[in-house]
Amino acid sequence: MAIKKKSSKHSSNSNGNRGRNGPSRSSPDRTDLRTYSIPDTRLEHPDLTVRQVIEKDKDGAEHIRYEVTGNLNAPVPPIRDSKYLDKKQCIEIYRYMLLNRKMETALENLYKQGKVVGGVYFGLGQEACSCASAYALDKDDWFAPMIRNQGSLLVRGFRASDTMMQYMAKADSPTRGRDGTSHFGDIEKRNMVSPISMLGDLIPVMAGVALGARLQGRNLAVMTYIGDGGQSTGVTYEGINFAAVQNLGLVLFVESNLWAYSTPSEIQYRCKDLAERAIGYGIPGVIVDGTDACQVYDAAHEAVERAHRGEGPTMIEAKMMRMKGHAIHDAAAYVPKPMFDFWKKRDPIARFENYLVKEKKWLTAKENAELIAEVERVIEAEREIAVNSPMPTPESAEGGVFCEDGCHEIKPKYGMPKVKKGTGGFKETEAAVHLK
Ligand SMILES: Cc1ncc(C[n+]2csc(CCOP(=O)(O)OP(=O)(O)O)c2C)c(N)n1
Ligand SMILES: [Mg+2]
Repeated sequence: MAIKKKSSKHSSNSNGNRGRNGPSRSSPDRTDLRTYSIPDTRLEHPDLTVRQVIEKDKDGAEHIRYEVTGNLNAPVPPIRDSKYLDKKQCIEIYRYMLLNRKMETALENLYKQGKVVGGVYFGLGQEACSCASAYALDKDDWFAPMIRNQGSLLVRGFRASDTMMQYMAKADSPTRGRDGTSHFGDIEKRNMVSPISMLGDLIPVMAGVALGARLQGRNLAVMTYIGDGGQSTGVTYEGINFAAVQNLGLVLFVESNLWAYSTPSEIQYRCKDLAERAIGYGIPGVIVDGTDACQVYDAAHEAVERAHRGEGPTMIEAKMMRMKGHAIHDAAAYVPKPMFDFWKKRDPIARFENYLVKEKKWLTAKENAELIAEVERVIEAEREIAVNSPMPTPESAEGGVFCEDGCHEIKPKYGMPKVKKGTGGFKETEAAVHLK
C-alpha cells in the first residue's frame, strides 16, 4: 500500500525519524520528474460527474440543481476476495453490517414515533466501511467513530440499545441522558474516544492517543474517520502531518461518500482522489471500494499492522455514497435520483450477501434467512430495553456527562512513560522549560 518507491528498511522507526516515501525517477534519463502511485484495489472506477445547472422558473427566478452524467448503467463489480479473512470472519462482519442497518431502521422508526430527542444520523450504504474497518483493530487499539460509524460501535462491543438510548436521552444511556446522538466514549474498557463535532479535530486527538501509548512503550493503532467535506479543514492537515512526522499509528479512513451535506465532492476538492493527499503528507495512501467489506478490511488490516510495527500513519480513501440525507431532517432532494439508483445497485449488504450465499456458498439460503431473523430478534430486544429505560430524573441533570467525581483514576494505561534519563548532555533551554 506504499507510495511507489518503497522506503528503505531503516527509513522509518518509532522514535520519530521519518522515512520519506520519496519519488521514483520516471525514466533513467529524466531527473526532473517524480512519479508517485496510489494503490487502488477497486474492481470498478465509477465515472460519474455531478455539475450544477441553473434553471429559471416561470417567474424568471433562478434555481440551482445538480445533474449527474456518466455511465449510470455500468455493471456491478464483484466482491474482491480478501487476502486475510476466512469464512467465519466474513460471516461475522456480514452479521455486524446487518445489525448496523437494522439498528438504524429501528432508530428511524423511533424517531417517527416521537421518541428521539433531537436528530438521527445514518450510515446507510456505508456499513461495510464502518464494520470491516473496526473489525481490523486489536482489542488494545483505539478508535474514534464519527456520526456515520454506528456500526463500528457494534463491532467494538457496544450494544444497539446504547446508541438507541443515547438518541432517546434515556437514564441508562452511556451519557445518562445528558448528551445526545453518538457523543459518548469509553476510555476505560473499549478504548473509544468520543466523536468530536468540529470536523477534523479527532485526528490530532487520536494522534495524541498514539503518542501517549508510545511514551508508555506501546505502538498502538488509532483509527478514526473523516468525510470528504471534513477533510478540507485545517486541523485535518495539522493532525495528519503531526502523525506523519512522529510515525504515529493513525489509521485514517477518508469516507469519500460524494456529498458533504449538500455540497458534491466536485466542488469540495480539486484533486482526482483524496488518497492523493497522502503523497503530500509523505505517508501511504490507498483507495478501496467502501461498499466492499473485504477491500475495506484488507486495507485496514495492513494499516493496523503498520501501526503496530511503529511505521506510522496510513490514509485509506473509501469510495462509496451517502445513501440518505445528512441527517433525518434532510431529504437529500438535491441529490440527482439516478445517482441514488446507481449506488443502490452497489448496496454493501446485498453484495456481500450475494458473495457469501451465491458465489462462495459459505451460507445456504436457509442459514442466511436464520441469520437475518436472529439479527432482527436481537434488534427488537435491544429496542425494548431502550424504550423501557426511564428518562433521567431532573435532579440528575447536573451530573457529569462522561464521568463523575472519583469514577475512575486518570493514570497511564500501559505503564509509566518511558523517558530516557541521564543520557547526559541535555541542556534545558528556555523553550523546553516553557513546554513543562
Ligand atoms: C469544522 C466544521 N465545519 C462545519 C461543520 C458543520 N458540518 C457538520 S457535518 C458537515 C458535512 C460533513 O460532510 P462530510 O465530511 O463529507 O461527511 P458526511 O456527512 O458526508 O459523512 C458539516 C459542514 C462542522 N461540524 N465542523
Ligand atoms: Mg461526505
